Amino acid sequence: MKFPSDFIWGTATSAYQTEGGNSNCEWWQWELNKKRGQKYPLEPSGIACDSYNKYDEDFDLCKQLNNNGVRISIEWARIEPQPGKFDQKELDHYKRVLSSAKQRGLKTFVTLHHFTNPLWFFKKGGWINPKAPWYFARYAKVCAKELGPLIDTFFTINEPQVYALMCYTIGKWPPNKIDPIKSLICQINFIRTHKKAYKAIKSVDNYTVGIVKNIVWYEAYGEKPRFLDTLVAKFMFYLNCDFFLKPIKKQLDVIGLNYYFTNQIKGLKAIHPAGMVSNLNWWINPEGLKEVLIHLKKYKMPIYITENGLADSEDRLRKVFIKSMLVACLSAIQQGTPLKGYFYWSLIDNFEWHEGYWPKFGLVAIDRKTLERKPRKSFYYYAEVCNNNEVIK
Ligand code: IFM
Repeated sequence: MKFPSDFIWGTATSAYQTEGGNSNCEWWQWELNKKRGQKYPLEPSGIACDSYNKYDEDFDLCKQLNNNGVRISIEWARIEPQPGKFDQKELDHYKRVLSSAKQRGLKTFVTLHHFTNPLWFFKKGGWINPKAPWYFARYAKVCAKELGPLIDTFFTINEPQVYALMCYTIGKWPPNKIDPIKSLICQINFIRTHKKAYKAIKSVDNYTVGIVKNIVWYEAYGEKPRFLDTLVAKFMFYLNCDFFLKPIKKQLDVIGLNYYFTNQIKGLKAIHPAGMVSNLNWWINPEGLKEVLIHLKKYKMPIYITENGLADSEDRLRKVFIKSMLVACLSAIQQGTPLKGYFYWSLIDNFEWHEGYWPKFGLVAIDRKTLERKPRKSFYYYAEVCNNNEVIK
């Protein structure tokens, strides 16, 4: 059960969820200005994990995990606090962060947009604004010029369709709109943005550029599934996979896949069967990961699992989860999928968006008062897997 010898082992985090103090983002404002009767967010992000200062400590943990790669994101609002005004101090900060990772032998996989936006961009209409791709490409080019030599793989946008869903289809995230047309515009703008940002980064140097796509596997319920359920499952899978990836295929050097769960379609509704579920009730189904990986083979390019993990406060299922997902990965590799790396989400417990801090995804727990990092049991299991480059069934 060995992985290829050049396989990348890592963990993933994002800037807003771990850095703390990102006060120039729309999320920060939303967290602070909760209206009466407004349920979400359950709590503000505040200092998060203080990884803005404690990044050396975090990368030391990656080293202890025997990792050879790390996925982080950088915060647009810090780098471009005002339109067209770039903050050299913050660029220098990220140079120190990336150098710290490099010094520990970690290849850097860097996402330029992970859900949060600078306030000025949000006030201009955010991802609904037709000029959004232009603003983002300008920022991406500065990142490539300043940080490019320290970045092994660029990812333009994290989970663009999750963003559209949360902000404009179900309206749980700012700007809290329920408007399917806006949701579609947002997705189309992300497609345009990726193309433009790809070009902007490539104009600086021939850097490796991809996107991070959350893909849910869909299947119809039951041994003898109903025809309509099968049809809906196929259509839903198309919508959250090829609908987005096909138009940008030529502007992709690699695909980043975030896989968390499978939806079963029963009576035209998505369900998660009882049994193996995380604290967020997400169904743990490694078969779904295998199906998605095999489907992505047709894109004929390197694939990284840029996120895979579960909320498990008692660390009860995490080891089995990792093991079974990795067995699924190996099976997909054996069937010809060019899978090049795996990043567990997440290194450390962090701000889980509107849910606040209660869902615990980390291999490392964090004391919310002292911010002390404490590896969980599964941390040592993952360290062993990474060290041996193999998973024992
Ligand atoms: O915490 C998030 C992350 O920001 C994006 N992918 C899913 C994770 C777990 O919900």
